[in-house]
Amino acid sequence: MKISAARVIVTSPGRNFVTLKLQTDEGLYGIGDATLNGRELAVVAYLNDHVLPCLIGRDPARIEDIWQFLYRGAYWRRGPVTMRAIAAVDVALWDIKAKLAGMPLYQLLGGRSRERVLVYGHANGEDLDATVDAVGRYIDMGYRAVRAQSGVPGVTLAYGVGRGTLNYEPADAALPTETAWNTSRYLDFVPRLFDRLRARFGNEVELLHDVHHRLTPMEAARLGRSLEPHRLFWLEDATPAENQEAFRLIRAHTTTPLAVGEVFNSIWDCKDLIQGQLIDYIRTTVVGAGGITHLRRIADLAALYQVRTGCHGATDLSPVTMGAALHFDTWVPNFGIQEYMRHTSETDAVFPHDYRFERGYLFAGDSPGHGVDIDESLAARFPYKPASLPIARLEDGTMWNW
Ligand code: GCO
Ligand code: MG
Repeated sequence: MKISAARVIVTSPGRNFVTLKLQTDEGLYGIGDATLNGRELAVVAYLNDHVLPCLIGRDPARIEDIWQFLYRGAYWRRGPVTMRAIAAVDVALWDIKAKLAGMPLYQLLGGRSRERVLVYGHANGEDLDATVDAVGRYIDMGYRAVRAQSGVPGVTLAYGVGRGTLNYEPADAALPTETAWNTSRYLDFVPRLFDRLRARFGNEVELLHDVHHRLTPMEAARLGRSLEPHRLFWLEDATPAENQEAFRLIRAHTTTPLAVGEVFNSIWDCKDLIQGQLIDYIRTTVVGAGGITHLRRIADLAALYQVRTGCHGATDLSPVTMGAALHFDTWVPNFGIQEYMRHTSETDAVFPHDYRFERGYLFAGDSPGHGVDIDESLAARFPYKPASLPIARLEDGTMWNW
């Protein structure tokens, strides 16, 4: 069997997605996601100009060799653009292999380690009351784990709030929207939010929170400590992780579990945090870190240190990534939780899939492959729209982390 054609499909059913379709000379095809939020066309060019011409004529069964070819062969290693392009190829090849075997992808990975995949939803509101109500709505929908993000008095458009409820979508304009950030107000507010949530919903529901890289290490330590009574499932991206030593400081001050890694793109970004036992959950997902082939290496390294997985699953990760991640989650022994931000109905229609949500869990489907397809004629009805992620500034105008 040979790869006979490769095509990148860009579509915007509510938001932009970049999808790779690899075709074989025997009629089978595989689908991979290459979406990089706010930088989509860079990956399209990388695939079209540099990757796809090298794939034609290759044996699609040689997933590992093609991965190594694209990683080592570029000479310029890692980075979000390269690794997303590699992920798209890798996932499309696993899709082909599993279709050929007539098996759902999780079977090829080693089979089922669990019956269902625990997910968390993203509840948000413009203020404390609205956020408490939003968490209640998720619990009513059956969620057992909910991440709470709230507008803070004087900070209304920060990460996680003010851009829709079920389908939270931050990339809102062609050029970046400017938002304002205030750390003191935030640090005063968050413990009050979780006081209210535990008082209202008790301890049964798992609660999570995403700091979205906005604190310094010592501020993050203080927040983690102040949230200990509220028994969070995790505190996410408490400080930017370029300087991984920072997590040693946070760790020394708090037992609140820490999750990091949605912006990581290789095992090298995760290695020190995992080996130093500085985090509890690793957030890298299929599209972010070179596909199933590489994510599985990260998970195996993490398992040695009792670090569990918590794959990123925001709306900018297409249903193709969600499908592939669910097969990975169904297999991976050290699974923790899966993020599940729902896609719009337009997105779901463009990407027919066989995974389903039931009572707080997602279930990978049993059709051969990863179970997600693309309806190309429908996709063509939603042309690409430039959309950027917002930026944040402190009140004096200083650029901050959004
Ligand atoms: C999350 C994330 C996202 C990112 C988004 C950027 O935990 O879900 O932080 O919402 O902001 O994926 O494109
Ligand atoms: Mg996050």
